[in-house]
Amino acid sequence: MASPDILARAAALRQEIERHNYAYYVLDAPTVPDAEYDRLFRELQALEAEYPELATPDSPTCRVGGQPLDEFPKVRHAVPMLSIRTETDTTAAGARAFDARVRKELGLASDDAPVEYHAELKFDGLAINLRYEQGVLVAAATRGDGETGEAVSQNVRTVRAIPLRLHTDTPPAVLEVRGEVYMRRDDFERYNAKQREASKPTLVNPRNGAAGSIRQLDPAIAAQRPLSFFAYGLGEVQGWRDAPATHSATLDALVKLGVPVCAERRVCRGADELVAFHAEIAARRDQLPFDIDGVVYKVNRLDLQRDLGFVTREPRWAVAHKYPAQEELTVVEAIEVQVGRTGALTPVARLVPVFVGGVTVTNATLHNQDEIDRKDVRVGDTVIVRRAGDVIPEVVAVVLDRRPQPAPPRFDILQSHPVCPECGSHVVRLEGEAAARCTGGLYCPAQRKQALLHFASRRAMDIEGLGDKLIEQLVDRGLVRTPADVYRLDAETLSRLDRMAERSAANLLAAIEASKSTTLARFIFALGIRNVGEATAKDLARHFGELDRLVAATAEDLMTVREVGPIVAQSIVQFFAEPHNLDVVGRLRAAGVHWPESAGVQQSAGILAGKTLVLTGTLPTLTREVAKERIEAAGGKVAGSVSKKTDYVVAGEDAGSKLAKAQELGVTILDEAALLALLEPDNRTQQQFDF
Ligand code: D41
Repeated sequence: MASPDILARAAALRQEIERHNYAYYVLDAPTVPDAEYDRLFRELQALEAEYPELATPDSPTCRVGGQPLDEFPKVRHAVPMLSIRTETDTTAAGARAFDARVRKELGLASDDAPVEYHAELKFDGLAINLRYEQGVLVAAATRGDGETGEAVSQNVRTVRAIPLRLHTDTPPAVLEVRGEVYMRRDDFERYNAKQREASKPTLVNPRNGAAGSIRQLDPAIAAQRPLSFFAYGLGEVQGWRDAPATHSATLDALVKLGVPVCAERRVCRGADELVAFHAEIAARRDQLPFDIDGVVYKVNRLDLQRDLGFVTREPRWAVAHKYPAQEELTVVEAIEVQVGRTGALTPVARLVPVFVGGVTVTNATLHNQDEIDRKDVRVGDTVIVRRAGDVIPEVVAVVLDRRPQPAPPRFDILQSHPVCPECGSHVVRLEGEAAARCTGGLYCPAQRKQALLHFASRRAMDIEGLGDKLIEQLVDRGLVRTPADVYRLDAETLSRLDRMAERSAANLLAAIEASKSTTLARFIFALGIRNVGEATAKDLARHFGELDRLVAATAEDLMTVREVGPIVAQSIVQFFAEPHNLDVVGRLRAAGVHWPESAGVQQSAGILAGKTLVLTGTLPTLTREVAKERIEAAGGKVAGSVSKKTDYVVAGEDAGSKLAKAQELGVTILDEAALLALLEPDNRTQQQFDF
């Protein structure tokens, strides 16, 4: 049996977790880091597992989903869920026509006061009824045909924005909250990106994301979908003391009960203010974090709503005023390819122009080959194009019924674009990568600015003063096309650039000159080979010693280098297989870029091969990292603690317990000088080792 202490702890955990849910999902203001939230959640789960009698229907652990269903039970709504009349006239006249009808029905004369309305957003999701009894969420149902819906309680519980218990000590006996389950655009994009990465199916759009998730028979799947909720009205209500008298006050009351209500809403007097709301929201539609397909106007006073009543399931007191659709049908005229700054080839559908989401769209991204395969988009296809928010228009699906016959061939990016449309270098698709890429990193105009910026960066060639603004100018004026051109710049050319004083031109030329004397590791890193970061560049430099040996290396050779796997090896081989890149490398060397070359590991390694060293204390000149790199370059291993297997302990100032341990075990102890003597038996200069 759970003791009173345990009961109290479980209750406290539930309250705290729900408070964090509310802060995160409703207020959009997280109160604790995810890790802390997870800890609380797991503690509660553990308690409930140990004491099953603790489990309650309003426990946040119930949100994660139960058993899959065969089908959803049907439920009859206590109060029918009406539908909403749509004003098809999307101009201001739509709002005026609604106001005129309401005034007429209410028998108002033209000199009577304006009617008070509530203007709100029309969320594009799935309408849901939430039933709270004594303040606890007991059931949730879809709208269905308005009379009968589907019981989707398990799935709705997974929506963290929906309170499992109302925030009040005096709840109404029954309170049905109606609203829309929806998916935020950022959540939708993030979810799809994750799915794409894992080669799993993506959601077509946020609305289908929301509706499809709630209709999932397996609540575990619904639990993984990032859903949200906004309330817009009520169903059955029993025993609500001080029930509000207007729609706006009802929504305010729901906010106080912990139910999410969208803040983009306003009480309007008369048609003009409705028109203003419609226009204002239209202008900000793209910036909203979720899709809307219009705005909704409602007569604010509930008594007037009752007077107005409804016709054929549509209240006379409400209307939806639509915006242009965010999805339309059009035809793919061609599939072309754009080369991005990193060399990724993005397929783009050229479309028969179509008006979507308020603009005319002529192109839509197809992301990559996997996406084309998944959606099976072909030239000539009729497709659904979506443009929502500020994101680039996208082809969301093909209307297969309308595919021309005989069917056009599948689109294959490598087949249609064996070479880069920008520079003619080879196009490859690396294992495990979604994108096909141009291999002409140093040469390709699309990648020029990015390549130059990387080339000049501090950890690469370290050309101070050669930043993005300057590169922008140099490339745009055709003065620099590849990194090799940087070494041909002169004071005269630089002086013609914007904001280039004589002094800064001289400084830049000095920096360019100084960069010629570099290290092999920096040079390799500067080339911007895909998947070759600074650490890998150092490993490669150390291993091969000379650039020509690296250029000549096969994938097998490369994979003998520490930390170099098949993907990195493949990137390197492909980079040097591209003649354009070799040409630039040759021109860089011809321009005077040089570095000390060594024989590489074949001859210089092995001094410490198979030896394990431990570093302790502060060495007089070497940092810990450099000492480690040097030891590793000589084939040794650096371990964290001293044991019988330790060959040497390198001790510096303030060496502590490791030194004592070494003495105890009789391990050979070296100081820095002794280590260096080991590493440099023939007194090679430090420079040669300074990778
Ligand atoms: O945001 C919405 N999708 C929304 C839907 C809204 N803001 N208000 C709505 N109001 C109603 C009435 C007037 C019938 C209470 C609605 C809907 N109905 C509705 N949604 C789906 C069917 C009906």
